This record gives sequence, C-alpha cells and structure tokens, in this order.
Amino acid sequence: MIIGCKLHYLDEVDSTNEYARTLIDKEPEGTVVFAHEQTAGKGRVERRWYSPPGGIWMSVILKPEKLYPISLMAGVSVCETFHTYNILLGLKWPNDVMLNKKKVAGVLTEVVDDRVILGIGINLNIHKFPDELSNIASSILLETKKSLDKMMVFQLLCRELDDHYLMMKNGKTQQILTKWRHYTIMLGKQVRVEFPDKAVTGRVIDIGGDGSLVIMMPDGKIERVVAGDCRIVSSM
Ligand code: BT5
Repeated sequence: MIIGCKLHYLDEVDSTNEYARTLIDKEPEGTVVFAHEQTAGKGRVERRWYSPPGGIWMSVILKPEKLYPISLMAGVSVCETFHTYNILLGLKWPNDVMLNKKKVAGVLTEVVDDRVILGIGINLNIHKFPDELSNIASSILLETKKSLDKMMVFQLLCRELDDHYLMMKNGKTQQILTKWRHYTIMLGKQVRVEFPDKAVTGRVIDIGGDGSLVIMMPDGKIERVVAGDCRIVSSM
C-alpha cells in the first residue's frame, strides 16, 4: 500500500494542500493529510474552495513518473468509491466530479519539485452552500438524501486511489483512461474551453492518450486541449 501509508489527521487547517507542502521533504510518498474543515481551501488558480465540516478535504503526497494521469485517476477513484454506494457520479474535464449537473467534488494537483500534491475535496454531508455557490455546487447528501459515514468513505477512497495509482505506476494508464471515458459526462457534448487569451468551442469526441480533451471544431478540424476552464454549452 502506498496511499495512506501515513496519515495526518487534523480537525481544522487552512488548506490540506498547504499543510502537505510543509511535509514534503520529511514524509514518504503516499502520506495523506485529512482535515474536517479548511479555513482557506484552495481551488485552481488561487480560487477559494468552500470547505465546512461534513466534507472530505484531503491531500496526498505523490512521486509519479507522469503528471497528467493524476487528476484523471483521482476523478476515477472518487467515482468508483461512490459506485460502491450505488451513487453514479460523472466526470467533467479536467477536474470536476458532478451529480445532477452540480459539482460535488474537485481535484487540485500541484507540483513541488519532483513531487505532486494531490488535493481532493468532496462535498459529502454538507447541508447548505453560500448563495454564490448554490447554483453550481451541491453535496452527496443534498442530491441523494443519504448521509454516508465520512470515515468509511475516506477509507474506501484511499483504497481506490491506491489501486489506481499502482495501475499508473505499472504503466496501465490506458486502463485509467478507459474508466475515465466510462464515467465522463462530456463525450458528444458541445463545450467552450476558455484560456487566458482565447476560447475554443466544439464537440468533445474523446479524451486523448495524454489526458487532453479532443474537440472537433465546427470546421471539422480536431483540437487537443491540455488545460483550461471548460463549460458544457449543450448536449447536441
Ligand atoms: C477545484 O478548483 O475544483 C479544486 C478543488 C480542490 C479542493 C481540495 S480540498 C483538499 C485540498 N486542499 C485544498 O486547499 N484544496 C484541495 P476549481 O476548478 O478552480 O474550482 C473552484 C471553483 O469552484 C470556485 O471558484 C467556486 O466557483 C467553486 N467552488 C468553491 N467551493 C466549492 C465547493 N465546495 N463545491 C463545489 N464548487 C465549489
């Protein structure tokens, strides 16, 4: 077992990713930081991540050979964890986990030298969201009316992450991509991907072997997108 070989269990922290950063030189690969509450949870590009008690807020220190499958394998691991409870989640590229068109979990990977901090946030037993998030965010509890045992879900998730990380380490990235395709809600959808300097609109036809989103443009040209903010415009 790599993931979960060591656990830092905290009641409250600013951000588990930031806490993991302070451990990176002293702790082995697979060390997990878990917190019940984050006071300054982070999304990508320094966005805020709402992290009240009730959610699963965790980070894992990893030393992967390849970076790109990390977010994908994290998303797949979250989906497989909830599959155990017959809750079917959907993956939205690059790092969102969705239920009933709302975001119930997010993934944040940060590179620190030759290490990666994989942060995962799951809105598990959260009863209410601030107004500015209520249209886009939800929790497993709100969507399914099921209150799951948080530590049990966390334990299952660590096991799933460990299985999929080993798959990656053993060169079986294609299997992770196959699972990602199974869980994604994006194939065939019309999307708009925004970059700092431009935007691309087209239909999603695949996820590439390198984790990129493969989009067919209105003129039939194929574009491979490796990063960016993605919005589903329509399902046609
Ligand atoms: C993410 O960013 O989706 C990455 C979230 C990663 C959070 C975990 S929690 C454990 C670890 N420690 C940390 O400090 N972070 C990681 P992004 O795609 O940039 O989405 C951020 C946006 O989602 C925000 O700008 C809000 O619009 C929205 N948002 C904020 N909190 C949310 C929540 N709890 N659930 C759903 N959406 C949220």
